[in-house]
Amino acid sequence: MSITRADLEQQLNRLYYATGANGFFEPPTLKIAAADDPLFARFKTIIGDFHWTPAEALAMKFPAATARSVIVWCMPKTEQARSSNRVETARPSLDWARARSFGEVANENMRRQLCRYLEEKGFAATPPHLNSDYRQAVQRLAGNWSERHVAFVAGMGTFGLSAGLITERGVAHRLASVVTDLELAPDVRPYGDDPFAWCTKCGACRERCPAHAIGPDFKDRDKAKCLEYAFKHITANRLNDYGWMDLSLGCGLCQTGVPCEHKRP
Ligand code: B12
Ligand code: SF4
Ligand code: SF4
Repeated sequence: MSITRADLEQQLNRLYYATGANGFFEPPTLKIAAADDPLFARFKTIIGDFHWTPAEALAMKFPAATARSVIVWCMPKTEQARSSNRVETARPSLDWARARSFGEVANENMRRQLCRYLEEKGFAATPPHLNSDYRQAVQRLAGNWSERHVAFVAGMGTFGLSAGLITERGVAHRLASVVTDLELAPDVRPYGDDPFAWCTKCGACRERCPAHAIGPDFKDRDKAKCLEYAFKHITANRLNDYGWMDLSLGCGLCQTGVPCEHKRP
């Protein structure tokens, strides 16, 4: 029995409530990429040869399966998380940090449970981000599976000056994806292959960044500065500032109080 896009949307919505993701995010938007989209092979050069193609990612768990589709979803952060972060100038608000630390646990469970659903219906499925090495991704500032690049292929949005993915529902969100052998019609990319089409280069994110990690052009973003700021000025103080919060903390100030926060500018 096959599974339609409508079935997947219904299943994702169920998972959104069942995992508690609804406490941190607005409901998911679903997009589909073809697993053999030529952009995936190009990421071996654009990102690095360590970046997996959908076929490589699926073969790690199902060596005999053929990767056909990549299911991608985007969940904007709640108004509470966004508005509280808007007034911050040096570190994330507690609600933003909760969405990063505990909202992502829900998002991880959504990935796992969607795979379980597909497998029980007879399809191979895997969540590549959960099979990759997060520590290595942070050290190298690029992982084996970049959710933003994958979402770009699926037509979800394009990169901003801050490097956030600007979608129809803005840049303040979290992403996820699952590779499967289920055949689904891919979404069209309204922006073609232009990675920066939807950014106006207004510079508001640059002004918001306390680490001076965002420059006037896309190539000027300094990922190491962003990471260093998180370690030295946020994570180091986390027990004082947040008490019980014990997970990694990036400020995300470049994603709030900006024209692309909750819409495509
Ligand atoms: C490592 C990591 C970090 C590191 C380094 C981030 C980095 N590389 O930019 C640190 C710890 C600093 C970090 C910080 C944050 N992160 Co982070 N992080 C990741 C992680 C695990 C991997 C990122 C990765 O591999 N990127 C790949 C590299 C190559 O990307 P890049 O350098 O930005 O790519 C540029 C070029 O490739 C360029 N490009 C050049 N030529 C071309 C050509 C084409 C065709 C294309 C498509 C692109 C392209 O486009 C990009 C933009 O300049 C992902 C989860 C995941 N598995 O994807 C989350 C992720 C990227 N993080 C996320 C978030 C939300 C954050 C924070 C806001 C923190 C927070 N707590 O909320 C900050 C934001 C920093 C910023 N300015 O974007 C979200 C981003 C969602 C979004 N809104 O865009 C992700 C996707 C997690 C998720 N599940 O949603 N993160
Ligand atoms: S704030 Fe302006 S420059 Fe920065 S990503 Fe959004 S649209 Fe682009
Ligand atoms: S997450 Fe914070 S430090 Fe990193 S680029 Fe955005 S505003 Fe700057």
